[in-house]
Order: sequence, then structure tokens, then C-alpha cells
Amino acid sequence: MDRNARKVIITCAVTGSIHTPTMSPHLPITGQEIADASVDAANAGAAIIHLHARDPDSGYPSADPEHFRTFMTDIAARSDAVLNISTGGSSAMPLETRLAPAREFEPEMCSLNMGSMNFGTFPLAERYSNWKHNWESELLESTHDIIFKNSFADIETILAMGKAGSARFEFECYDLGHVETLGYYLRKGLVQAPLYIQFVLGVLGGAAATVENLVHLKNRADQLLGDSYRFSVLAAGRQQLPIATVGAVMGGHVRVGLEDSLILPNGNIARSNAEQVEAMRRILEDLGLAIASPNEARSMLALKGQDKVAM
Ligand code: KMH
Ligand code: ZN
Repeated sequence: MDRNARKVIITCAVTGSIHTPTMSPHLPITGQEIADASVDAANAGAAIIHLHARDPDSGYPSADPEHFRTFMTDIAARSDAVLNISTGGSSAMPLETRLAPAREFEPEMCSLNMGSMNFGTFPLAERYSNWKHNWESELLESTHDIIFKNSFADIETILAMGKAGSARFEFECYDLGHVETLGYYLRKGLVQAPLYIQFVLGVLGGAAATVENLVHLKNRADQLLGDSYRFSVLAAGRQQLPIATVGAVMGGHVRVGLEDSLILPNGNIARSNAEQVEAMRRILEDLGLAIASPNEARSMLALKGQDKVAM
């Protein structure tokens, strides 16, 4: 390995709120499963673990801090990965519910969705039948008429929460306006470099997962944010690894995980989060890139450190 190879941060989003238990038997649901999946992903090369919780009995997406507690301390005891708590939760949750776990654990990082939008997962419902739980198809179909609300006031509430707990952000930008909004907050002095943008492509209601969209988003971020930012790329669904690879070649970092895609590039179902991390790592290393360790990610993103998380 070239010792001067650029270091790429792999984030693994292990469970999320898009997919449901019927869609994959490999989706981690219980606290133990989420902890094991996170530690395995970290051992495979993920420096950052992006976390949601689920009700352990039903698999329903949860933002209950007590559900988070069942895996947070366990992961921290077994790995030095950066733990990044979602503040997006699911689009069906009110803001204060979404923020409860980040308020409780004051993590090193949390997500911040940069605008209100349609977030359509309802087409997924057509692909499955024989649901394990009644809520699954209902939750997916409800996204036909729900707005994923992230108003300016909501964003400022999350920025203030992050400031109080010294958490830094994964700024999730699904479209051009979200980058413009981040530029506004940089000009206002409400966010500080190094900003970490997650370009999120392929969500129905946001920009599609194409190379042209990614290039356009990055060009605008360059104009607005200059050298104040670093970026990572995630694509939902089948384009997850190909578009993340394009992002890495463009100088960025990458996010994989069952939160956003249940499959591998060959279309086979992924048997674990770690399998996606391993596949991503192989591609990056074949391209002459290196994998950032958790401490290298901390230094690149100016994080406060694992010892300052409230656990
Ligand atoms: N699953 C991503 C498309 C969040 O957790 O804040 C959206 C996401 C949102 O990661
Ligand atoms: Zn998420």
C-alpha cells in the first residue's frame, strides 16, 4: 500500500428507517444485532457508524433513547468507531422525538437533513408481499403523503443542540437547495469548517443517483463553501457502491450500509453491513486509495473524541 495514498472515510449506516424486516433477513433489528453489525462493520473498515434504532420486538423505526442505549455503550466498548446518531429518524416522527437520542448521548456526530422534502419509499411496497408485520406496508405507503420536515427553524434547533453538546454534523444534502442552505448558514457564522456534507442521491423526491447530479452538487458546494468543507457520497439502492466510488474518485468519502441499500452491486442480497464495507474497501484499495481509521476521521472532521460522549 502506498503510504501517501489519500485516506477515505467509510461510513456505514447499519439499519436506518427505510427498509423493513420483510425486505431482508439480514437487517439488524435488536440492540444486540445492531451492536454486532456495527462492530463487524467497524472491523471491516468503517470509521463512522451512522445509527438509528428499532423497536426490538416489531422492528418499527424508533428514536427512543432507551432503544439506543441497548447498543451505544456496547459498540463503544468493543470499537473505537465514531458513533453518529441520526436526527432524521423517520419522516413520520416529530422533530423533538427525532432529537431525543442525540440530546441524551451527545455523540461526536449526528446527521442534519438540510431541507424539507418528499421522501418517497412507497414504491418499495409494490415489490413485497407476505409482510411479517402490519406496519411495514402502511409505513411505506404513508410516505406518499408525508413531508420530511426540516424547516429553517428545525435546522437551527439541531444546530443549537449540536453546539450545546459539541457534536459535529453529517450535513445531508439531497438536492441543490440543501447546498445553498448550508452556504447561507456558513455566511451567517452558524456552522464552522470543516463542514462534512453527505451528498444523498437516489431518494425519490431528491436528486437521482447520477454522475451528472453529483458533479453539479459538488461544483456548487465548491463555489459556496470553498475549502471549508469535505464531502461524502451515498446513493440509495442499487447505485450505492458505483456512485460512492465516483465520489471517492472525485476526492470524497463514502457511505454504505443496509440503511440505504440491501444489495451488492451484482444484485445479490447483502448478507451483512460488513459485506458492503468489505466490497467498498476492496474497490477503494484497488483504486490506490487507503481507508481512514476512526482517529484519522476524527482529525479530518475535527471531532471532540469518544471520551466526551455522554454515555
Ligand atoms: N437514509 C438516508 C437516505 C438521517 O438519518 O438523518 C437518510 C438519512 C437521514 O440517513
Ligand atoms: Zn440515517
